Amino acid sequence: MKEYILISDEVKDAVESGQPVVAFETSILTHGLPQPYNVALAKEVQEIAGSMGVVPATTAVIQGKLRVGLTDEEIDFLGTEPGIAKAGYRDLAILMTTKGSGGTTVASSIALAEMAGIRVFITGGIGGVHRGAPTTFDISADLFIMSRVDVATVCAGMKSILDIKLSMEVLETLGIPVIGYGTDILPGFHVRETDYKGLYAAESPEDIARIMMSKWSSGLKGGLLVTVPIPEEDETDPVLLNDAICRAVHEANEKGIKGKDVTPYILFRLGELTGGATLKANLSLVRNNTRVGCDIARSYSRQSKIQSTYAR
Ligand code: PSU
Ligand code: MN
Repeated sequence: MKEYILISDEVKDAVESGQPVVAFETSILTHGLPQPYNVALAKEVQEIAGSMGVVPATTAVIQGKLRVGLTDEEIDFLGTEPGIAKAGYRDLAILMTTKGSGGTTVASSIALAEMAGIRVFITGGIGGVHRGAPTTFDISADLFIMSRVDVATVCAGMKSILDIKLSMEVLETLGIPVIGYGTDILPGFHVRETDYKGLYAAESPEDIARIMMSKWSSGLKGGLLVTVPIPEEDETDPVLLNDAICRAVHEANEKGIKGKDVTPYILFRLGELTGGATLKANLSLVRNNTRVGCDIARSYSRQSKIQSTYAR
């Protein structure tokens, strides 16, 4: 495996000694946010993790190598160089072979996290079932890969550009537990609430770490999804947002945008149509998810240590 994947020494040491580690994606850096916000945020979340005593493990593909743990120079490269791919799970093997570089989506980031032994992954929002999927079949690989790897994904819920109800159905089919952080209402990424109710509401990071421990210690497979509402002061006005989404989705259809280009296009148009409100929301929720994800990683690390002491 060594010739294909390069895990930084800092990450490797932390995983081996059971210290808290969190993985981050880079498709938000290469395709999700405009410059210079993208590079600044990618560095900032690593600093937040560091300040909380958690080792950040940002994932990517660089010149054909799967990477876990990047330098600042590598983040600059991914965030500014034109022509970097959006590296979904299906693209990994091809990029490795052609020596290409790409920003990893949720699906490929959690796959790399699992290969490196990391249990907590932090992102903004996950992909899901797109509006219109009953005819387009556009369902993000994020959902399927989440069901296969033993990694908890921390996000701000489902992007409202998706079909929330259908996404929740697919998550159920795939056996992925969906947990609300302090709420039983599914958060809606740019907004605190969707109209989907009835999630298990976790009280604390400890609570979530216990669920992770129960799941994996018992031998159950696959990930879980932790959804954290965006801080109130930064949520997008729901009416403004809904109008913008309808327009952006309609435009994407009209222009014949397909496949992996759909999500970046819609996110970019939303920023324009809301006068930057969704951009502000996006930055805020990623920072917030980082703090919560790091708390979960710390708690999971503590609980794993206690468990391994008893097991001896
Ligand atoms: N949500 C965001 N910004 C993003 C993404 C999601 O707010 O950039 C990215 C994630 O990397 C996610 C990907 O994995 O979009 C989903 O793309 P698709 O729908 O093509 O699977
Ligand atoms: Mn898609």
